[in-house]
Amino acid sequence: MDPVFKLIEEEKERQRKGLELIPSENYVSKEVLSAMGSVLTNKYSEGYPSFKGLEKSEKEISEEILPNYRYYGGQRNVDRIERLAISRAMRLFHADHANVQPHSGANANEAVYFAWCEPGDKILAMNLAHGGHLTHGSPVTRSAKIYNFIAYGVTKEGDIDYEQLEKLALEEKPKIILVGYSAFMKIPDFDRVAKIGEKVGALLMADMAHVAGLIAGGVHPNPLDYGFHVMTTTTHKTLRGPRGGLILSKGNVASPLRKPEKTLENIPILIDRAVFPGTQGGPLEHVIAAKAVAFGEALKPEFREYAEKIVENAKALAEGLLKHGFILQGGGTENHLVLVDVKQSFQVDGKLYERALDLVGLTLNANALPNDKGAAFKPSGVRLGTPAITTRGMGVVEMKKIADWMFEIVKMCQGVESEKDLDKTKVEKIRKEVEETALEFPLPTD
Ligand code: DSN
Repeated sequence: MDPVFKLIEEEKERQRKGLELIPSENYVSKEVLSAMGSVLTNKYSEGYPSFKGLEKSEKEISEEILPNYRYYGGQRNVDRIERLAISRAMRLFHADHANVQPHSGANANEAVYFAWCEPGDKILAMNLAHGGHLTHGSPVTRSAKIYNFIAYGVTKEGDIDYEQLEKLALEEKPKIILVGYSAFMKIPDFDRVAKIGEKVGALLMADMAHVAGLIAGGVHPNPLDYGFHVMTTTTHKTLRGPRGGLILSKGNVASPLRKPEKTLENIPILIDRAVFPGTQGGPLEHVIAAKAVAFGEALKPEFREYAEKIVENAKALAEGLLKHGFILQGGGTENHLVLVDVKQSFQVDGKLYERALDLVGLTLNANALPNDKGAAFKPSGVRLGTPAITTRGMGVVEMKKIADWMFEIVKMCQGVESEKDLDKTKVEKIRKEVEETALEFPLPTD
């Protein structure tokens, strides 16, 4: 047997026996997994299906064969699958158009910059060190070498520094104002940012990768309902689909073969051309099929309950941690994510704590806090969240258990240099407790 398959089995066991607390991870359904592992991976489909009639019923969309804008033959099934994915994404996020082809969130963001900006143009986005994302202007990225990123940050209270954002927008007149974060636990005031954007004529872009599932489930506002022009997201986080990207937009939808003028109304067409042929080649139609299945799941009423539970669990987890004396960035959470200042709370390094928790099967990631002296290599905090454990069916009782285990481990880490120095008997006792709890809640694919 190819050792790859043995390692996949081992990974299944790791996922079963541990608790996944990384806030950007989740467990897909059997149906999503099966669409992703299908023969659609064999097909080349550069280009796009027709964008006509996407408001029709699912039955009609899945039966209708229309002329397309593809560069290869044999597209009759792929076209209908991609059209179902597009139409479901549009309904889910109240968008005029959806491009389901980005291979990842990073590709989605890069395509939007490429669609709207010229080299050297200014983009106003959150500082990575304050909770932003690498693709929002970190100097190590390709985008940062092409465009001129200007950074806003968060206040002492952990909210967006709206005053700084407005001041920078008025001074710099950016082409894009970008809202959306990977280590942020508050709900952005989209209305306030939209008004700032209108004053300077910027494209309003929201990267909702972390909270897309909460938006789909109706427990987080949707930036497209507040005048934003574009929303990008990954499909694998709270949205619980396959690993991939998605771009939703408002505006005119037309043939991507037409070379459009650069106007806000033409954003959907500009984005289609920026994804293909601008920045990507052949779409991953097996992943697009899995996206379609996941969007179908997210349109069901059960997904609403799931989204509500994610937030309820995150608040319970934050509460449990606060009771044990952990200091939380922003004082708690309004979404799925909690950022803990381990250094300030217990004088323990974030990376050591991440490794110690790994030993007992609690998986999260060390994370820098705003103005962190340790920065990326020796961060003071850890970031955790509830999307994956909520998918397993866990509730507030389990959140309390997790907070208790985290407290036991942080005490053991005090004054210790490496996770190898921890008391092995105590570690093994907690590991068994974590495993017992985890096994009570099977994965959707079990
Ligand atoms: N890597 C993702 C996260 O964990 O937030 C963002 O791309």
